[in-house]
Amino acid sequence: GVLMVCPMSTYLEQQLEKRFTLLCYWNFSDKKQFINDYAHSIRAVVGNATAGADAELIEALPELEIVASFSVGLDKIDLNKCKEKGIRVTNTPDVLTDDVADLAIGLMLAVLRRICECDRYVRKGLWKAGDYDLTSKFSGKTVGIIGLGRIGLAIAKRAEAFGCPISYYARSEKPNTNYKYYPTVVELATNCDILVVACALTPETRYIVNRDVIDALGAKGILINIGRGPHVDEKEMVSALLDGRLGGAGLDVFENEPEVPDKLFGLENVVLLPHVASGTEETRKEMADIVIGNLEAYFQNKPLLTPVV
Ligand code: 8YV
Repeated sequence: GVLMVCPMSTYLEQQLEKRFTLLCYWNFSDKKQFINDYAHSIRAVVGNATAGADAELIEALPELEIVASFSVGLDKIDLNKCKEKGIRVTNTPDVLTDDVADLAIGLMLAVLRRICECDRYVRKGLWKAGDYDLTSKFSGKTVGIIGLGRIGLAIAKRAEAFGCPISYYARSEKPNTNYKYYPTVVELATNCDILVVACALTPETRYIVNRDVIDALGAKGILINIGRGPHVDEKEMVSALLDGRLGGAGLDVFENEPEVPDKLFGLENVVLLPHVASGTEETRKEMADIVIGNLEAYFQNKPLLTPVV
């Protein structure tokens, strides 16, 4: 049986039901009873960025053999526990890179040019009373990227097309790039106009954007988060935005999704999205096909498409 831990894609659910015994997903009111009833028949778990396979679930499923994540991020899976138990793990890289990078650029433009505010301005009929205020230029602004992996690189290439100088922070300098490297996030934030979180969430990168980084980015700086909410100390970010110590933010992810700090709702220099970076018809179908492909390969003893563990 395959356990889908939460509703994530109708197409994926349909494809799973065609090929496997889909035991169901998180809407069972009594999780413990559900696990007791089905524990010995669950050989695979399908998770995503919201819910995956933590140590508790892995321990409760003695027959678990593979975790196939409908996501590129793996922070909801206890990878060490999977390695310890010989449980395979797959994710859905590459197919979502363009969408996520596109949305990062979209957030930069939306925040700096106040696109969402201007739309509301017109819809409320306020234009009749006068023009909207001047906004800030995007082209040519320095973009600092935390994490120069596939998504970080795709963002860099897009921003370069807007004439933006690119700088980055990574654990080590990347040899084959001419982007400016900074060995600390504070130095990166000090020397860029727009700071983008594009690294994986790990214990080391939790709160990688803390008070010091926010202060370094400053009252004219813009923070873009298309990674994970816990990359940013959200309380510090909200406080800095309310105090005017941070110039603006474009956020697709939050510490406690779907909860979003409502103090942000009235700020014109903040754009808020419901974790939609990979959320296009085309990409989510490709992601689902990779999940299915990995599960089919595993149970047919063929090589996995996108193995992580
Ligand atoms: C999705 C994501 O939001 O790939 C990831 O890590 O965060 C997104 O692609 C999510 O996993 C789909 O439910």
